[in-house]
Amino acid sequence: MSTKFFDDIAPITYKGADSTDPMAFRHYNPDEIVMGKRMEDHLRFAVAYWHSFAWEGGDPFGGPTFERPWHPQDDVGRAKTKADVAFDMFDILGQPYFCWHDADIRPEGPDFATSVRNFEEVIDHIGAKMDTRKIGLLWGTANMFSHRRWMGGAATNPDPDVFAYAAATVKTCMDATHKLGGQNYVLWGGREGYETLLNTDMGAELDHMGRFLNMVVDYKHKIGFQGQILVEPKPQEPSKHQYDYDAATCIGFLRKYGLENEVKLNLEQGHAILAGHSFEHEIAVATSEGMLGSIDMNRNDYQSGWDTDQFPNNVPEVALAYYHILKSGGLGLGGTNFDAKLRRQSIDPTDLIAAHVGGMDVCARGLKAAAAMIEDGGLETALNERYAGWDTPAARAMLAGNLDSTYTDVMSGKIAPNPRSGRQEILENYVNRFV
Ligand code: XLS
Ligand code: NI
Ligand code: NI
Repeated sequence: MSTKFFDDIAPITYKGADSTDPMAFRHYNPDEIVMGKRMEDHLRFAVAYWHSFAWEGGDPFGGPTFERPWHPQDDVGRAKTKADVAFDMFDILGQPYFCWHDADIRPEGPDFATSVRNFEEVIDHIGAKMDTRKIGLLWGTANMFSHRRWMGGAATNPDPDVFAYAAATVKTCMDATHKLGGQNYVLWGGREGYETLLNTDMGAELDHMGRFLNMVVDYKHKIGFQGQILVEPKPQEPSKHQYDYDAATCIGFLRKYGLENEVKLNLEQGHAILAGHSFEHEIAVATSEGMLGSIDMNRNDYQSGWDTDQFPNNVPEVALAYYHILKSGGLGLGGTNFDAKLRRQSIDPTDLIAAHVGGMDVCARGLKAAAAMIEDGGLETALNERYAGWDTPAARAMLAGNLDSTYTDVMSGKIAPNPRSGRQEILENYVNRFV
């Protein structure tokens, strides 16, 4: 039964690129086949419970702007109302997945045991709703950054009691993710980092974080969870320095602690920007190592310099991201999560639906453009031409050789570099034909 929160908004349908209906998909057509696969199965969209239903519209200068029937969020009954509204939105959007933190779906209790009881009660309520629909959990995660106990970190906290609390918290969140058939479990280390080295033993903190992640992996195998364990890189905010700075830093960390075959990455567009990278850079780093797990497709404002978590709205950027994803074989068990929130003036229920409709459409359009570029093959051909020199037996022998044998060939004049154009503008013009 519908909660009436979204009143008269009907399920969103695909009406084609010529449609002027703001509440219709113009590009997202779940059953359309793109490179031999349904669009829905490529994109695997997920709604983020936290931004859409738990965030109340506050900012550092002012309190909540949203007034929702499930506020204040300190009661299990209202948490169930929030879930009912969330599922109403899932029914309207028809996206295949959603994601949560424990703190989004249950009220915090006065002690750990009460919080867990609250959590389990709402998880069962959500599970019952999932049973009657075609919707899955893309990932679950623990919020170990909002409550004051986490202010000095979770697994990297100087206090072992906080490490213990974090371990117990993640256990409950992995259990719930497993129970709901989740496809992934994510760890984003919002406060796994530091404010000042004056009070921080970085080596010890990194060792604790490595040990913690090994415990997570052991527990995954113990309970038979078949999903992926993912870490989400972000360079800063809320910590001044975060240990999971970017994809390359995370991969180095995972190798150091023997986790490279067990843990992959959940990459977020906005975090790539904060780290001074493009999103496709982060994706290419991960796919070159076979470690792309999933994506959070929310952008930052390029002027403001913090994590503004806006819905995607830039087709050329999105297209290049999906280009690299498709080239590496797709998202697999991962998906496209909208870790995105409304602007705080967007207070109407319609805004929430429209934001997701627009985000899904931008991604669908980007996916189609990416697929068209792959099918046309122009970028691949140009890349192969650029690296063709490495196909020769002489070049392969050089890689297997050493400095002095190579020196001899260069000294004799047998090898002489002949600079060739990188053709960047030509390639950019090529991409513009598709986006
Ligand atoms: C915050 C992160 C967070 C994770 C989940 O910047 O993106 O939302 O995705 O904890
Ligand atoms: Ni983020
Ligand atoms: Ni995120």
